[in-house]
Amino acid sequence: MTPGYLGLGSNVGDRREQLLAAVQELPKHGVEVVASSSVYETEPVGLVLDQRDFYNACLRVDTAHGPVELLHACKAVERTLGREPGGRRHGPRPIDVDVLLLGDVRFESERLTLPHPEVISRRFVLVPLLELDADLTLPDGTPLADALQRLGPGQDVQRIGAPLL
Ligand code: PH2
Ligand code: MG
Ligand code: MG
Repeated sequence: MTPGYLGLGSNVGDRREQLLAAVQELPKHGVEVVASSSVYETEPVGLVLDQRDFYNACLRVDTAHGPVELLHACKAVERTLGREPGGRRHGPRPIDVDVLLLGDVRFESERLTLPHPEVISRRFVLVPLLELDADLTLPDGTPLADALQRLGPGQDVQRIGAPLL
């Protein structure tokens, strides 16, 4: 089993309930949830800034899946929770389940890049990942704590709730 890290996000409907529902669905798709970060309320980042704040959390998972199967599991959970395919890039969503890291795997396809290319630039990912493991590194050895140190100002992230497990 390879330890992996997933990022959860929601900014439509009951945000915490949807993060919890994703945690409950993942094991039905071969993904064991081992640990959860706290829940954070976060300022929107990326192409759409004028939308509701997100709730974000990260999970440590154990799975026998490779990268593509793990992506399929995450997409299946999103569909089960009512995410419509083809929504606006970076736009509002009831649930987002992203594969951030899968052990030391590096992977590149049209649909998936590992490590997730935005791990090192998004505070809403770095803060919960470092809560799960303060010594976490990328496959090339870059400490995520260094990436967080290098972030400029902005991207407000506030701890708002208990872990999802
Ligand atoms: N997800 C995005 C785009 N922007 N901003 C925050 N704060 N949290 C997110 O989960 C998020 C985002 C696209 O997946
Ligand atoms: Mg995302
Ligand atoms: Mg996504």
